[in-house]
Amino acid sequence: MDQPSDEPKVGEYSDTEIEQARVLFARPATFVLGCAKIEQLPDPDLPEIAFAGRSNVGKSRLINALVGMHKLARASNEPGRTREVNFFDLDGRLRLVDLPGYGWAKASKTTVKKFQDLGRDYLRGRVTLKRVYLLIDARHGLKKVDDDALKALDLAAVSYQIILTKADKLKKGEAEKVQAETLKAISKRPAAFPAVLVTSAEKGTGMPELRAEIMRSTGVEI
Ligand SMILES: Nc1nc2c(ncn2[C@@H]2O[C@H](COP(=O)(O)OP(=O)(O)O)[C@@H](O)[C@H]2O)c(=O)[nH]1
Ligand SMILES: [Mg+2]
Repeated sequence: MDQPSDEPKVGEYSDTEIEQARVLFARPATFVLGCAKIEQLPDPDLPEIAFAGRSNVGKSRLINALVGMHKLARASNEPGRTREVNFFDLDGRLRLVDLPGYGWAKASKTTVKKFQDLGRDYLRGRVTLKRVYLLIDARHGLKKVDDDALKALDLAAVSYQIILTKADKLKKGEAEKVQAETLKAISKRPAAFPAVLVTSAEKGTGMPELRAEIMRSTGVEI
């Protein structure tokens, strides 16, 4: 028989956790800086979570939705516009980090390399980095273009979790199918967190759970 346990279950959050996370993310968020070079990173004096994924996957919009601010991280229709590592501060408690997107069609090879190197250097050396959220478009699931990112994260041994974005663009039930397939695909990856979140920044779907997961995994308090 199962013993009753207070251990939190992966991917399940109590009403208290959801409420505390809502309060945490209602705190004021500000843009700190955009770094184009590794030397410009802010001092590693706060826990950080970073958002990675191909350009246009919805990184900036997800950050905006998390903190309930429309224009904090600029979301644009133009792929590859975010070419710096951008830092946002959540009321001196936590930093949210918008990493350069990958898979740009239009940028030059040298530009792409420069910002991928920057992202990789950040991932490898950041002691305060608690987790990377790797965003994947729910309509596409994991694609070949994401392989390098998964490999880089496994190599850097940074804990990462996959977030499916733009779930509002799918029919009912389809996102859950992609969620199950994605979970299966990452099951043998050493640094992958064994839960996949389904979100829509447009509709707010999955945001309370993502806030709760961030709070749980960083240990940040309200
Ligand atoms: N329908 C829908 N569109 C989204 C969602 N999230 C982002 N987008 C759109 O996708 C495009 C790229 O988003 P952005 O946040 O700039 O992507 P980034 O390049 O990864 O930062 C923009 O046109 C967004 O409005 C979502 O949840 N639903
Ligand atoms: Mg962006």
